[in-house]
Amino acid sequence: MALVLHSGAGNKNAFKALIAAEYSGVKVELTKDFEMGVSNKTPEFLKMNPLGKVPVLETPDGAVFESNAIARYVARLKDDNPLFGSSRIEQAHVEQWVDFAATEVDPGVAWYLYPRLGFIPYAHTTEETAIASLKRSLGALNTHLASNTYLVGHSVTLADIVLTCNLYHGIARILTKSFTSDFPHVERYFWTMVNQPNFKKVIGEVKQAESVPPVQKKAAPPKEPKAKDVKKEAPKEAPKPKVVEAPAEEEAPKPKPKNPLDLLPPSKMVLDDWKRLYSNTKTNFREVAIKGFWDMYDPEGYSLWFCDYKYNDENTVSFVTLNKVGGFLQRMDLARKYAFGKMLVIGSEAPFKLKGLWLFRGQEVPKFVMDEVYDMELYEWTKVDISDEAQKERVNAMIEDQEPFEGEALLDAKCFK
Ligand SMILES: N[C@@H](CCC(=O)N[C@@H](CS)C(=O)NCC(=O)O)C(=O)O
Repeated sequence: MALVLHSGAGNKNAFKALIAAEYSGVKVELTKDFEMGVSNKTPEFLKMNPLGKVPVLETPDGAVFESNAIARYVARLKDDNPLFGSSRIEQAHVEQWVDFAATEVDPGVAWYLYPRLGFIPYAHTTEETAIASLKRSLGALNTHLASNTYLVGHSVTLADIVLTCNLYHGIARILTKSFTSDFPHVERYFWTMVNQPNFKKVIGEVKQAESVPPVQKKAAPPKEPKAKDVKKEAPKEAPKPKVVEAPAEEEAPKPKPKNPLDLLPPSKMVLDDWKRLYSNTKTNFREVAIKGFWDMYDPEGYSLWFCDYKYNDENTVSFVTLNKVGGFLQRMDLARKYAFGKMLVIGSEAPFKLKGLWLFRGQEVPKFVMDEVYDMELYEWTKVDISDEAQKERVNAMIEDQEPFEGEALLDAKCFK
């Protein structure tokens, strides 16, 4: 039977238990018809959590509140759960990063975000302090993630779940690209995590905040309709951020705008035909696939691009470099209808070079890809001049994973199709 989790949908604190449940094969369901400010103020609810806050987990042995404790409880339902790490020191590191997420990241996000949502009064100095503290935390995290794919060990742990949910809260609401771009490893980590199937199933599609919410003139009351009945606990000089759920309108799915690439004049090149030819050609690749490519290539409807990673000297660890490319290709998923790509990881020893070839619908690197896939900025993009035979030959070599490539061995070649 499923355990019942009391919370509204879209609550990052509830996500922690739901994601831990996915990794642990445990059934946890959100309570039906939860209404913030009503369901969590009933006498029955207050018996489970006298604070009247969500999430709360009902178990056969009693209720548990505090989202990190709930996530741990859920994870412990699976024996020897790798989410806790696989040695004593790993267990300690998992706890270390869970506490870091709770005490170094969460309060910074709250103190930056909540005054701007009008939940607590705005003060410029408070905001400056919140930003400085967040930057210090993200800087430290960035250093750790420069040589680690996950926070602890070589797979997802509870620490990744808790930290990602806390980062999500900030990145989706207030930490725009211009804030996070100073921390490229944190960005890579965050997008890799939220694209893991077990995260995606719970959180859904994540979009980074495009702007910092403007300061509200007056602190708005929290969302609960019965707010006047709730005792105000916050002292005047240092109000504690009141953690309330996202306003309903922020959670409503946005209507999907039409992709401008669908409005281009029709092309004689059918991208899927090329992808099929590429996948099905097992022998005589040059004669069949490469020749077929140029036969079907439509230079008016499509363009070819070379990309070159700008920070190759950072690619010092092979599996981190490979994961970087893997994450990039996952994030390109939104362009599948309009693109084909090859990414080469070049070199037999570190630092590895990342170079790629992309075929895009239209004459430009599509704007929606530039806007939505943060990795794009990490590469230099150069349009292929197909009247230049040397460039054409480079295209062929990249499509074919030719080795050596420009005199070097390939560590790996990945295809986006
Ligand atoms: N430290 C708690 C925070 C819980 C919390 O602040 N919950 C908010 C929603 S995210 C809430 O229930 N607010 C209602 C209230 O303050 O009355 C946890 O991690 O579970």
